[in-house]
Amino acid sequence: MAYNFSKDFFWGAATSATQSEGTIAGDNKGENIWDYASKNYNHRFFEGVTTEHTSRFYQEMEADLDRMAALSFNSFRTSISWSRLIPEGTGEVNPEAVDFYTRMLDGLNQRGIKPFINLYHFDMPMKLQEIGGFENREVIEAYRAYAKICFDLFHEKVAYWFTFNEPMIPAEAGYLHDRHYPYVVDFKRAAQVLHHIILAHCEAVKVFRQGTYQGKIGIIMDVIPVYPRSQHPADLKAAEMADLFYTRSLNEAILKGRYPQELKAILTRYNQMPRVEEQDLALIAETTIDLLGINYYRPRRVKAKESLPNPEGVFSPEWFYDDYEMPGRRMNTSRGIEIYPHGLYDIAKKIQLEYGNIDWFVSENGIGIQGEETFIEGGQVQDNYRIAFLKEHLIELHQAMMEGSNCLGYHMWTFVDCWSWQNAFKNRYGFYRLDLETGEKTMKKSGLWFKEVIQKNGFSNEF
Ligand code: BGP
Repeated sequence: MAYNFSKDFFWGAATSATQSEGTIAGDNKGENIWDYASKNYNHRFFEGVTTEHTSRFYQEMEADLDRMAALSFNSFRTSISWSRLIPEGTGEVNPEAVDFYTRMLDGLNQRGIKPFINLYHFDMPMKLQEIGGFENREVIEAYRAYAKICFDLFHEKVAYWFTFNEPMIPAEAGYLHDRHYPYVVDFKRAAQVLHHIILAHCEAVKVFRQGTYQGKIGIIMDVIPVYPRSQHPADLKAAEMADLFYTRSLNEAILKGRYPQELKAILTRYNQMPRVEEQDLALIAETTIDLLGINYYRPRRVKAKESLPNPEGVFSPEWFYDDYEMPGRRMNTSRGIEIYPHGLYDIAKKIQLEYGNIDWFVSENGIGIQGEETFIEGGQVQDNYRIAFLKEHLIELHQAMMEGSNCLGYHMWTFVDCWSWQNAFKNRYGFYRLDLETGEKTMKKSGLWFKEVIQKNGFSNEF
């Protein structure tokens, strides 16, 4: 069977500034929370690798753009580092950063690779974190000003802008689940951060629409489709709650212009409502996006709780469901997550049926593998598992598109193996392998496969 995609389908990969750029002396980059945390909480990062030493995109940008061209990408997403562009978060703009991003955008455009530019990928400037980061309402204004500076500087070179990558994560991982700096564990504060991030998104969209900028603006979200263990009402209720907290809370605000009513009722009942001002809801209601990016890695399987939560413990969505380990589930053991390609089809259908069939694309999908060097043969990583993973997901996507889903593209995570939040270089995701000792970047077998897919605009199951 052949799987063909439209002529102008976006093919490429995604990365982020903090995960790929690295730093060099004299680049005048300001510190962000990852620079700070990977130094000051170094034990929390795999093998203690800090953000200085990522995949050196800052130094090797031109060569990396050639590597993208060698894969035939027609699009590529990265982010602008707020603390590189504006070292203190507000105020002075760093001319070295303007020069770097100008060269990067020109280099992409010259190679026929459309830049997809994201403004925020988890990387709060440290100076703004010191006044509370997104927990502090003033930081919304700082972000709005930063977004406007980016639009003013680069609007002629960028057709696709994104306000945030996975807005739920800085709130959930930074303020509830102890994974990201500032390592706060407090639901109400997490909810406040999320609400402020949503407002910051709305402010950036507003300033974009007020300008005379070309192009489209959207947001990138991680959607984890929820599946109940069974059709028992208690399992169904558990699934409903997981979906309400982790998906609908955000998706409905962004895509339907309002928070789900049920959420307010629950948060009020448990005294967890963040501060929401009258005008906030009006702003959320009037904000619309042009393009939605969806990051898909795994499903969330849940069941009814087996024991009551500690009533004096920290309130959390996990008070209403337990994770469910389905017998026979296929695991990516390096990352500890289930592989479930059909989830991508389910997401596509949801966007089609419940969210007005908005234009969207797969903005991240990928498989991180530990110890990939053991798959090197003849100097190349023989990552047949990644080719299989790609194929399976593309087949599901193709099916949804045949049924009318407006999916415009597919970006793999990631281009060159890059540094990760917590896991640093433990799990490798790239089309190119990065040798940490020599710095060498070599194309993996999946890179060659993907290049052929792009060139043929599809693939057949046999190949
Ligand atoms: C996404 C993030 C990326 C990237 C990816 C892989 O959620 O947007 O920045 O890191 O996940 O996950 P991880 O690096 O945790 O393995």
